[in-house]
Amino acid sequence: MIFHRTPTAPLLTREDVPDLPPDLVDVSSVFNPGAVLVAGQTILLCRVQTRGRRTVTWPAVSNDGPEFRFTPRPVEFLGLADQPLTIHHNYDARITVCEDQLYVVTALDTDLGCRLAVWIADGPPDDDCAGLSRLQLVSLTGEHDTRNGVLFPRRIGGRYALLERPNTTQAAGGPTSGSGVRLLSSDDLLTWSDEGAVFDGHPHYWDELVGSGPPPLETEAGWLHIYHGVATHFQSANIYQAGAILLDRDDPTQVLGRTRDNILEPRLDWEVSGQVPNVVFPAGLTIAGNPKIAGSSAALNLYYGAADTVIGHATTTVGELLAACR
Ligand code: BMA
Repeated sequence: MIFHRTPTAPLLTREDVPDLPPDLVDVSSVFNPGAVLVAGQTILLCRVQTRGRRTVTWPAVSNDGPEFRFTPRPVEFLGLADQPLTIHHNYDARITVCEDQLYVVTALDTDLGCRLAVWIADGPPDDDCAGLSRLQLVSLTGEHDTRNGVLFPRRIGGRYALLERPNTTQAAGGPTSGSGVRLLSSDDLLTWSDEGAVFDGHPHYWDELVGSGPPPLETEAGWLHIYHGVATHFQSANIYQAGAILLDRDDPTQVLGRTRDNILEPRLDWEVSGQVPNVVFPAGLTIAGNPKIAGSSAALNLYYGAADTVIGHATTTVGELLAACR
């Protein structure tokens, strides 16, 4: 596989999450982390679920690779109270640095379906996580049922750009999902317009349903984008895997290449068994040195949720991924 797990044990498990009485004690799971590298510090925004299946987003930081520590408390989200929606869960944060600001996109499970929320980091400078301890709502991307939103790290043609995956299907008893990723654009991050389809799933193969993973990474060859694909044609369980796609730098609706096979799939015990079996869910990606345009030899760190229970870490290089996008 293109990605190499380092280490082969989970990077973070429920046992690493601190107790914060009264509500956050002996939590059930920690998974699907957004990631960003700021001034040499890797910051994850982890999805933590309590035994009441309530969801919080909790920063974990590292200065030196594998050793992560959780900040004293979960992220504080500001601005949702003004929304005319009943919000049950706020989850799967993806982090983007754009024009020197830290933005986060999360999914909101509401009484009217799923929505995407765009946030800006608004925490104090000394919060040990680059201001991500507090997120201020900027906008919802629309009023349609959608998930897996990621903001591009720069404007394209003068406009902010965001990928999303509208929810158009629902397995029996399962969550809503979808088989097509679309491009949205905005002048001001407040109102978003649909720019069209970007890529679809492949019925019958590994990526029948699809959704964005971490935000795209700019290379000379195009936007390199890791996504998740779901094989739904097995009787026992859906299988969540990772793949990559290459999009045109000026018009990301144009696909230039795509991995034929998955590049990471559930194989280890903690990926095939857990709260939701057979899931690797890529959500965070950092690149050594944080270059504006990623060169082939640059090392990549992928942070992914495994079985909706723990967090895994895997590495590769930009060149290996580009070579696989035939
Ligand atoms: C997707 C999302 C993810 C989750 C995955 C596997 O639909 O809800 O948050 O990790 O399913 O359960």
